[in-house]
Amino acid sequence: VKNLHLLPADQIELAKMLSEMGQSHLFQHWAEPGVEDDQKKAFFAQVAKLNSSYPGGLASYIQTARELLADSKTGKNPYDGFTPSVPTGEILSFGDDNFINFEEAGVKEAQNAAFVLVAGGLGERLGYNGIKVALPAETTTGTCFLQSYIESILALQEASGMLTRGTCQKEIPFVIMTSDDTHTRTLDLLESNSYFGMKPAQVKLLKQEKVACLDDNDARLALDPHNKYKIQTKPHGHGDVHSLLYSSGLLNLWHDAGLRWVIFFQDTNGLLFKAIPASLGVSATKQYHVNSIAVQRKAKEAIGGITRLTHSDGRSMVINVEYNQLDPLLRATGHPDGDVNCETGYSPFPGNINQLILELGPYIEELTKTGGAIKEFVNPKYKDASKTSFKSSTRLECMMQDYPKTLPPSARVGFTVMDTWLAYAPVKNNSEDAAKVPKGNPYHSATSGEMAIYRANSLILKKAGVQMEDPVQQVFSGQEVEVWPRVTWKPKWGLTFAEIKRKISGSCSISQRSTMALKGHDIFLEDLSLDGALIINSIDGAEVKVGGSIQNKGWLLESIDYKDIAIPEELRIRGFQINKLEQLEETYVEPGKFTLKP
Ligand code: UPG
Repeated sequence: VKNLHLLPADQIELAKMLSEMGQSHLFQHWAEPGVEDDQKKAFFAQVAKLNSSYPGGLASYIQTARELLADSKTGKNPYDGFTPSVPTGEILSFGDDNFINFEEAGVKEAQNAAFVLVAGGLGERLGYNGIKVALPAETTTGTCFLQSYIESILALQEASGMLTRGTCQKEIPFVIMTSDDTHTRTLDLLESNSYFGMKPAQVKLLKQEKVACLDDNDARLALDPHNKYKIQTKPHGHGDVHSLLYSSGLLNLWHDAGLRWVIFFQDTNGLLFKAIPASLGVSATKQYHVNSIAVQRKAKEAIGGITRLTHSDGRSMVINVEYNQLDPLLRATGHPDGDVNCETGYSPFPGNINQLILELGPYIEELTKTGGAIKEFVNPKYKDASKTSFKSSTRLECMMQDYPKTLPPSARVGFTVMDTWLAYAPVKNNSEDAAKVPKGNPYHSATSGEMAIYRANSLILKKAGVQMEDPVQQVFSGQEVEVWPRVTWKPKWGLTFAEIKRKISGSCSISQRSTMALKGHDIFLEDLSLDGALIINSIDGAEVKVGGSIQNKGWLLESIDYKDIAIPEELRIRGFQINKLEQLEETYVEPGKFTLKP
């Protein structure tokens, strides 16, 4: 750096570090001292931030990058020496006694949990312009993902408090990891909706920072093409959540408050909370330090496979192998067909839906050693086979599910397999890409995500004894989906299967063209025959019995063109909208006992 001595002391340190790490090119084009000083200051402010937000600092980032880039250049396989095999875990079947027992254990434990939502991603594959958590999970009620998550946590909090100590409730902490791409919009969404009923102090936002981009195999940091005093940055991945939680100090606060579990989840899975109580029950019962929620996985489906990896030196671990790596790993280890379905019609490797339950004590112990650093990887796009230069700058990345990679062999790492229809329906793909998904594999689109909610709720009611008419097949935006009755309920209405069964009695039936939205806690269905639309709103303390034959024109699903920009984007990406022709809607705002029987 020219005239180094003219810089303030902290900047001298950073400049020295950079030049020692082979980064002098960052300063080569700088103007003379006295010229563009503000930009130089801004440059060092950015460097200081990049340095402090990475465990071990920038020097460590550059060092790791060199190692990973060298491995990538020589084509070193990160799984070298490891043989994959199918691990054993807890396999649950919705609604049986085992499941019900785990659900009860899970609800009891829920008050000792903290929830962490990773929502720093923009969802490029979906091509939606807003933040994903603001998308309606379903359009019958228009409830967005974030609202449904918050209401689920509050419902768990209440149920857990009731089960264990009467009415007194412990507040379940809720953390959202955001990024520069999502932070402001997430905060706005919360603030303009009064935090969806949660106390603002119960919610903490932690913003992840991007990491420096790399121009070449020597890990020379890339300058922003539009600003020579700025280092180009890109997202580092959802693995950042661990270092952020660690440095926030929250983990120790939670530990001191007697919490035992941290539950991680992702931005757009409308079914997730149906799987949480039972999986938490599994964690508590089996004393798992790490419990990944998994579902049956179709071969080549874009979800990671939970795999046991055994090294020739004896090491062994149960870990997610990402979807783009499972096939090559299998081929390289004596499975010439790679990632294929077995006789069950599914891949033998359970699919990682990336909802992790970690036991807090061992988690803190591990992070105290690692500082929250997660094993990283690099994925450069080379210009040619010589692998000497990149098409565009690259950066290190990390994934939250790689957390177990540094754990000692004594750690209890398990997983819980749930029925896919119950637990997993993310919204990741745009209509065009979804329509191209191989037949039989899930679309993971806004269309399939919404339909999956109706399907799961219908199947749950069916299991609870309601006669549900069979679904019909319909095609929206080139995707063939099963359309079940559009049944939705507030999380507090039916948090567990036992709770749902308690609210249904007699002989109930719901026709395929029906819609039912239960927006209240104490709504009981008794000898109800529904053929149309029924909406019930009720406050806590209003006990409503619904029965008899309800029939009206109902709410119809109409196809829409996903390319029609006159329609709001959040609807358009579904390929259908709801035409609300006629409904029976009742609202109960006073406590008491009521009967609705037309
Ligand atoms: N995310 C962040 N920060 C980032 C990148 C992503 O918070 O820098 C969030 C994102 O908002 C989302 C989650 O992380 O909530 C996952 O991102 P997404 O792009 O949906 O992940 P995928 O690449 O589809 O894969 C993840 C796991 C994979 C798993 C799959 C299940 O890596 O193992 O099977 O999710 O949905």
